[in-house]
Amino acid sequence: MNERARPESLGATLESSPYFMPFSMNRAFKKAPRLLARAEGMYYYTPEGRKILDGTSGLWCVNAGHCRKPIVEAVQKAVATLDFAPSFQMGHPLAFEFAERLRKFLPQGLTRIFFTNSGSESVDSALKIALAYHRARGEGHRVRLIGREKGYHGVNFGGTAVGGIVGNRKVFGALVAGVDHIRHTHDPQRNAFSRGQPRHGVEFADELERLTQLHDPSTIAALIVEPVACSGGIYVPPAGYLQKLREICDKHGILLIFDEVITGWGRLGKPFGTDYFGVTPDLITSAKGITNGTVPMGAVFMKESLYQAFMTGPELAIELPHGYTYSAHPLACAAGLGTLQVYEEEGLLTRAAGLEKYWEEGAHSLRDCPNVVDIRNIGLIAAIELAPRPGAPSARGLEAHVKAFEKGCYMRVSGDTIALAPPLIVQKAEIDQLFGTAREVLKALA
Ligand code: PXG
Ligand code: PLP
Repeated sequence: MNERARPESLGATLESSPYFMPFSMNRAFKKAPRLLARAEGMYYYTPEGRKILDGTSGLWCVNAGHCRKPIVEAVQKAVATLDFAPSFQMGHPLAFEFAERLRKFLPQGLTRIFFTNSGSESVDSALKIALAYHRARGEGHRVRLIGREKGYHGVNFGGTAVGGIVGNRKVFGALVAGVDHIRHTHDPQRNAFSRGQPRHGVEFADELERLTQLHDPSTIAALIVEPVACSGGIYVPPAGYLQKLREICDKHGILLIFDEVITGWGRLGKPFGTDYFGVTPDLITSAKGITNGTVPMGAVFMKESLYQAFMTGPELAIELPHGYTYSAHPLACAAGLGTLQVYEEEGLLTRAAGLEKYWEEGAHSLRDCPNVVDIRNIGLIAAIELAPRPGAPSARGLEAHVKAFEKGCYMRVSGDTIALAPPLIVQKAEIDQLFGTAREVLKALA
């Protein structure tokens, strides 16, 4: 057989592929691959030409839908003009132009932007900025970083350490010293089948107060949380909870970081979760939707006071000894500019607000399906949690994912929870198709 197989025949040759796939069951996948060859708008197409409705925006990143012309053209133009430019002690116009445009979309009070290439890099950058900020102000004793159980903050060392998904942490040694966690907010006894924000659980924020008593507040640099915890299972914050975290942080001089890698860019019906919940953090980590997933990019947004704290030493000194070869990559900046144009022209960053109720009804209509133990929703996000098969956690979830793909829908599954978050251009008929397919799949699952 021709070793350089054409995409259509790839399926037959994958078992011996050198590709070590990320976060995947490599052996099972290569025996029975699910391949995507092309995409447009709300749909993927398999190499055989089968049309697949994208129920999770790729990996929560393609908020404006696939292969959007202004983005594609901006990247095409950029790659033929300036393939790469160094960003250390050098610059290029697109980086400054993108930062300027971006600033107009940011929540009030967040004014400065540090570019990275992913959510994971944004998280580790934000944690380092928090530590360096305290040191620059003469509070170098603030060295502890606090995360939350069930949190996901990417896969680099800092993010893994403050993260709270056991399976992502346990095989990677001692991670980073000085990290602690507050408890998660999942409380199915009181909150199962809540619509939007659950009523119970504001008191879970008091855990932060408890940790300040254990460690002394003067040792704590920052708290990082996702406004809605997504990868860990989709846990919507209880009413009042984020406000309370903000109050405790303020009381003790602790920086609050919102990891908005998923909740940013219109997912909740406002530009950011910060806008949706009306709680302003000191730093925001972003990625994914910042370029509509087209070119890898991330960013840290911060308050003016943080930036200014770094701009105090001698002018001929590097204020922050941190950055990536590809920070502010020209292709990413071009993709970002194209993305902002589409978001703005089509009103996508607030479009989910008008669909939220319809989406919620669709999601909760699955309540009577077999094995459904909880349904959670907010903005254009829904979680359908299934009871695990005895002795085989995740098996039912995986089967749902495979069956949905066979029926023409891509649905992301984490453990036994189906996670739905379609591109923000979704139409009501497509919402019906998504939940209709989910119903068929759940009925067919033992
Ligand atoms: N923070 C949060 C809140 C995230 O959701 C990251 C950081 C890391 O971003 P990068 O770009 O390094 O992957 C994420 C990423 C899923 C899923 O299906 C979620 C993510 C990535 C892949 C799959 O839950 N979130
Ligand atoms: N490792 C080595 C040996 C390097 O020279 C560099 C960058 O110059 C890195 C890692 C970091 O790579 P990046 O800047 O793409 O994160």
